[in-house]
Amino acid sequence: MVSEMSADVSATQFTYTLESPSCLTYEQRKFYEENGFLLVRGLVSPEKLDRFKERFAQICRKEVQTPGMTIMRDVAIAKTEFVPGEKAVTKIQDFQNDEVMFEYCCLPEIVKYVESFIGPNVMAMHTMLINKPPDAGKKTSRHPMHQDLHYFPFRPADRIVCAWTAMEPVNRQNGCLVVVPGTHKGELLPHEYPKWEGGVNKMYHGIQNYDPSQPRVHLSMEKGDTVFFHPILIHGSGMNRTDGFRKAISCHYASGDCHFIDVEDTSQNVIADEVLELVEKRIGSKSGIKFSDVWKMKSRLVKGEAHINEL
Ligand SMILES: O=C(O)CCC(=O)C(=O)O
Repeated sequence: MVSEMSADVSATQFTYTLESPSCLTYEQRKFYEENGFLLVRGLVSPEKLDRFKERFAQICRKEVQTPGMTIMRDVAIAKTEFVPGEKAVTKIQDFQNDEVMFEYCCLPEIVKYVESFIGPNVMAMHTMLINKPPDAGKKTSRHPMHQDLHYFPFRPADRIVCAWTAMEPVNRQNGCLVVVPGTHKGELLPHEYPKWEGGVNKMYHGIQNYDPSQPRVHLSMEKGDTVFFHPILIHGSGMNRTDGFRKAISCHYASGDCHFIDVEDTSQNVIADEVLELVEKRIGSKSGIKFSDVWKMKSRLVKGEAHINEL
């Protein structure tokens, strides 16, 4: 009787992690379930990260061109005079078609953790290398508190996870990640551009009426440390008060068994409209492309099977 009861309890205890496949210890599982994030120290070797850093520099110098990739500039830097190479680039996004950068998404040391959250069918949905610049005095290097699910037209949320790896020491000085533990158990909240005096970077939406009194945790990390976090976890990052560029590389993974949703009548339609406007501008016509089509183009299978793109 006792053993039956404890089996019942453990079966219902876990929502955000899977029994199998799993590389998580019981403590790690419990921690993620309760907090919505898990920090794994020293997961990626410095040599691998240096390879991605070098590739990033080549991309910024325009020595390689990758189809589908977006190169973003900080709103403060973009308005100043010419700034060469990687110093002008705040982020590259959608590097799934770059064979060197995509190696990050496939690193077995990362994928084995990812499978513990989303299962064996692993899709890379959203890739970024964030090059947070020294703040130009307008606090634009901050990233407002947000939930990543705001950007994603696929579900279920519990089968999506982000891996974010520090490419050098990140701390409060250069603008580490800040998380609000436990908020992954909540709902997706409406987002909008924060009304910051110095301006806000493109697509950096923040939670409307965000309550800053919620207890937050600053994640100081060393090079190679990796944090996995749930897409409803409220997080952001602080201002970079140093002279250096704070680099991190990340991939949002989703299960190949996720499905697309229509965001038209939801709080996500603001970001869908903004993304589609940008895409229409790029391809120069009213193409009739849907928000989910954009995400289909960004995604790439890492392991297992992908049913998410089936119509
Ligand atoms: O790396 C950062 O500063 C924050 C990144 C982030 O939260 C995001 O892009 O969603």
